[in-house]
Amino acid sequence: MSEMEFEKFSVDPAARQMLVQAKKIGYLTSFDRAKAQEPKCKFGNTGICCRICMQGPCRIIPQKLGANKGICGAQDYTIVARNTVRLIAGGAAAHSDHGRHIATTVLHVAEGHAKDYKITDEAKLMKVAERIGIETAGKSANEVAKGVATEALKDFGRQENTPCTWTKTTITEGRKQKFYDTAIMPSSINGSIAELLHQTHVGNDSDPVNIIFGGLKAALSDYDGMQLATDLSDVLFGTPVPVISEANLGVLDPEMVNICVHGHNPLLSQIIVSVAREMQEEAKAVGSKGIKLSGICCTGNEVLGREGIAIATNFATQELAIMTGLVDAIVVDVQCIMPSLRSLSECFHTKVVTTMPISKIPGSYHVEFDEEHAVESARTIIRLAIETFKSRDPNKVNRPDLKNKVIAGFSLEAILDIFGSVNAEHPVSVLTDAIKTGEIKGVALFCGCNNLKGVHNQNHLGLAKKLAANDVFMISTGCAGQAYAMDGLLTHEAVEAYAGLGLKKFLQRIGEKANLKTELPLIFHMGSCVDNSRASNLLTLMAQELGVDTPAVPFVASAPEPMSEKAVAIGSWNVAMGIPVHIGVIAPVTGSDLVHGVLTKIAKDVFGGYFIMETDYEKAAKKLLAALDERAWKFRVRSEAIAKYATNE
Ligand code: BF8
Ligand code: SF4
Repeated sequence: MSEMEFEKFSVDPAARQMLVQAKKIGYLTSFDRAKAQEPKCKFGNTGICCRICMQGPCRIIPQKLGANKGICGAQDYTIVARNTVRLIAGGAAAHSDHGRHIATTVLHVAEGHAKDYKITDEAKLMKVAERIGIETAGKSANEVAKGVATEALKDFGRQENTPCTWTKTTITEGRKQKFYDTAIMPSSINGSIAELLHQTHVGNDSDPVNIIFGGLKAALSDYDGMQLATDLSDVLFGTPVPVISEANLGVLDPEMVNICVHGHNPLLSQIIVSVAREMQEEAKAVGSKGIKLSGICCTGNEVLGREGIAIATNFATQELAIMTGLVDAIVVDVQCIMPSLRSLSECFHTKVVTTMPISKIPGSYHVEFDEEHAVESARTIIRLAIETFKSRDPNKVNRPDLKNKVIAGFSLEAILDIFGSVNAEHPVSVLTDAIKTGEIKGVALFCGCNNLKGVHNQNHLGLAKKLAANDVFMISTGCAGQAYAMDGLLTHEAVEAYAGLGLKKFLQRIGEKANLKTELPLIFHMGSCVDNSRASNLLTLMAQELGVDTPAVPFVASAPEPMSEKAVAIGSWNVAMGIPVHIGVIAPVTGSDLVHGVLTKIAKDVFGGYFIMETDYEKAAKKLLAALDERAWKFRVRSEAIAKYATNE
């Protein structure tokens, strides 16, 4: 059995090596289970299975009289729209609940509790406070933090019909007006999600367009939760600056106690990083060379950006980390954690440690994370890993010796610092000017997950390489960024290998001026999925610099392998922001031509943004490049007209 036989599962050589091993030994992985789920139910796959009430499931069969509607009379378009927006509600709930957890912690710190945390980035705190209108003069950091956290928590439950603070203070005037005009400006995160669940209850809204607008309002509350999560995480743990690290399963160290942090919330992973530094001697006392931390999924991105912690792998291949036989503990918090980790860990010495009250796995160790005693919680977990190291079975160790260098930590502030070395007054103009001159074509944000409907990491890598060759400046978040990290695309060598002449020149030009300890990578990795906020803030700045609204900016987004409800929420608010959004799977909406048409065409007329559903990355690249070209061309025509007639109207 050779690695090449697994090409249809993953483009990552480390993953393929592990899959060969899995097959030999007979372990079932998500790749086997994905196959076992085929063929997919066509009703579910196209979005026309309704389970909203207990009379269902109702499945729409267009040609069969009586079955062409649900029992209540709901048509295909109502059912597809309801199913779609309920995904957004789930995503918005997850992201914003993460944000609420961070905001509550900042409040507790400000009030003198949660002693294991502190305000790390005072400058960011003050900047956020000023942006949202909180007085800072003469106030201590804790007083300002209390005001900011209180304001953030108001965004969750405001009863008045005034807009959410983090949304209204981070978007263009044009978007603000658009969101008022279309009645999708959220005033409360929790309220928008609850309203959407109400709107889609049996016998309630059956107008698909109205349902989609309700979905977009919840998507904007996802945006709001994400913005405040990023801001307050930076306040608590520091705003990322470029760091050098490494990625892929080869980061797991045979001579060390390996702890993988997995999930999303930095409240625990960040403390584990600092406590592990103090517990190196304890780990050495059991015969190891110390503690090696690595990350999976977005909590990994959080500690990569802030602490330079290595990335072990991304979503689809999380089980493979355990199969190396080297992971002593895998510590999980919330979201994107496969329940299968626990059963797989039974074949190894690995301890799966759950930590959050809303995310438990039967049979795993549960060490409840207590923010009031965060260091103690982290110490207990690390001690468990050290103890477990003693029972590691050398005969079961099988680690691919593959890893790549990574340059990450590109917060918006870090990017502006880099551009600021070329133009200190207007850093973002360095980017927009390069678009104006045609040196680069525009900006592409790569985000989202892995989806086992396709080949692991194939779309991520294929699409990025195509866009690089066509001079697109690229930023990334989430598992997309991890795919690039694993493959070596977050390096300067990748610039040499894949960038077109214009992009190469652009990166060289700013790289030479920037006062960094490292060269610039091909793709600027901005962080976790909640850090799509950073990408959106860049878009807003670009629009302001160009003097246009966001739909006119040569900026596209792609989730080449989207999977989660959160990805649906992110994609939807990006569309509302006016961005062409590619998704590399066909969303379950094709059961209604009307809904499909609204998402892929009509949305453009209303918001400027729209979805592009394309599973083939080569075709997707062409479509994204065409969208960038169209915008850049329109911008040039507009600029020439303004120059000719000397008017800005
Ligand atoms: O929040 S990209 S698989 S890990 S959902 Fe999950 Fe998707 Fe990965 Fe991060 Ni985002
Ligand atoms: Fe069927 Fe209507 Fe109930 Fe949906 S809401 S399951 S279509 S009866």
